[in-house]
Amino acid sequence: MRDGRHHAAQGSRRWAAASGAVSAVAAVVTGELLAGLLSPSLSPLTAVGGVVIDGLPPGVKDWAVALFGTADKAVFVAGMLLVVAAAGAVAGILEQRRRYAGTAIVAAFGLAGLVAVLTRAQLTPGAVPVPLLAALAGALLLRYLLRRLREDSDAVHPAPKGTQDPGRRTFLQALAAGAGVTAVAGVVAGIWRGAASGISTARERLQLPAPASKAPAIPAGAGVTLDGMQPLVTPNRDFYRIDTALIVPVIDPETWSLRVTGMVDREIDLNLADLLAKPLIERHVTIACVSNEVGGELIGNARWLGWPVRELLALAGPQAGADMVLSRSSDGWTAGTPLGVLTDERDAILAVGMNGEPLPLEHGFPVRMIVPGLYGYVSATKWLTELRVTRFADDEGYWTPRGWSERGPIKTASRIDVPRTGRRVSAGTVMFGGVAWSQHTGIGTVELRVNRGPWQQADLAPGISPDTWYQWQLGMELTPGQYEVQVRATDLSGKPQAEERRPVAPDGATGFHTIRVDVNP
Ligand SMILES: Nc1nc2c(c(=O)[nH]1)N[C@H]1C(S)=C(S)[C@@H](COP(=O)(O)O)O[C@H]1N2
Ligand SMILES: [Mo]
Repeated sequence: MRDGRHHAAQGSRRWAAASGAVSAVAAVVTGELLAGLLSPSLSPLTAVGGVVIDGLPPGVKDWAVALFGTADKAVFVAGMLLVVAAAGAVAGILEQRRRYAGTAIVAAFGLAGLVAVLTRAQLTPGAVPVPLLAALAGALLLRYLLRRLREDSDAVHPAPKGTQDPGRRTFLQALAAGAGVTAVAGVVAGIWRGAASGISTARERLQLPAPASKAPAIPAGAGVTLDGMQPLVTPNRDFYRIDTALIVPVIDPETWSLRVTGMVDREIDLNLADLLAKPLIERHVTIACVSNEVGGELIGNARWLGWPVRELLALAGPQAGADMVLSRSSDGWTAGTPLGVLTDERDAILAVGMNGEPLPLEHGFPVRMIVPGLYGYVSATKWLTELRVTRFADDEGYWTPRGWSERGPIKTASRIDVPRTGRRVSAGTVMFGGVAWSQHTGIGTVELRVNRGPWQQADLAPGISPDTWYQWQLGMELTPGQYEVQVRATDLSGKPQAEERRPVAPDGATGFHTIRVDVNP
């Protein structure tokens, strides 16, 4: 029965591949669980992911680079798991042909994980054995499953009618058990990661002091009450999130400290208790991402509590010739901020609070920088651990060698939120509303135009401060038909926003936000 044998071999190869895939994913999950115990901020999977992310060539189009939102992260991790499963399938087939051939692949993946872990900024001694133990677990499971499978193939084929095939049955049971335990453990690891291993409770217990200087009261009428407008102050849970971190860095507030190094007269090491004992200020500041497209949502306004960076820098004493502060996060990410911006009169702060709470973990707990007027990629370092006073000539932030400008002042811009583009509205007075921003300068006027007609001035609500966005509204009489509506803002110095359409790279998009409105009879 050559044919039957051929089929049996093919079937068994398929099962070997399945065994390999399950074993490889089981190894990754083992790594995640062990890392949860031994090194919460660094697992083999996230280390390899971090190496890949950092190594992506600057030209990768649409890798809206300074942008790496939450959804992208999930897709990226799923992609990595697929690659691991595919490699595991190959390892399973090879192992079946030649003992140890597949084990060698699993071991190679373990070594790659080890190398990746060793290169990451979050490296701790506890992280080192994890990839090796994970690979060992994967290799043992693979060999166990293949032994079950072999015992099955060695049995007489096909099994006589009406009798059970004990070997294949044990194999299938073992494979199903392996896959099931891996799936459950994977879900557990995912939830555990989400809970960030106890740091959430440390965050909830943290008591923020009252500010020595309270946020100026929000002026009456600053918030425009039109259906569909976004709140003037963005709730924490709705605040956009952008960073390169595959898992939220976990920092114990008890052991956190911020070091000031580089071209300073005195190096400083500041812990959280010391920071919280300083006279803190509270300010509303609107931060924005350089990857925010015209009309985009990568912008948010919050009430931040923190200590002015200039006070800390004054204690350290920057030396002559220094012109940049390279801020670094616990995962090694960096931003280069002009020293002048951190020492002038603006409220650049080491923030510990966001809208009355300790910083949420994904927004930089326990301490981040907030700098009015600069895009996040050159200023808003989350999970902050070091300020290095240096020179632009000697150092560069994370995104600079990846195709983004060394300097990143926020460009004046405006957005129409009401009505949404493409929306049908009724003829008569159509209400338009939205936001405009020019951080640290402030907005002077907002205008709308219909079908490229004359600009009409909108009602500009009072801003909370020049460092925040402003809301605006305008009612326009429109007869039935289809319209193109555009908005433009002019800052308080009289400079209008740029009309020329430019992409987000290298230093922020420009152009007028343009929407289409269908007016019904
Ligand atoms: N540690 C760290 N901080 C970071 C980043 C990052 O990748 N890592 N991204 C920056 C960018 S590009 C932006 S736009 C802001 C976004 O801050 P948010 O996620 O709190 O909105 O964080 C900045 N701080
Ligand atoms: Mo960003």
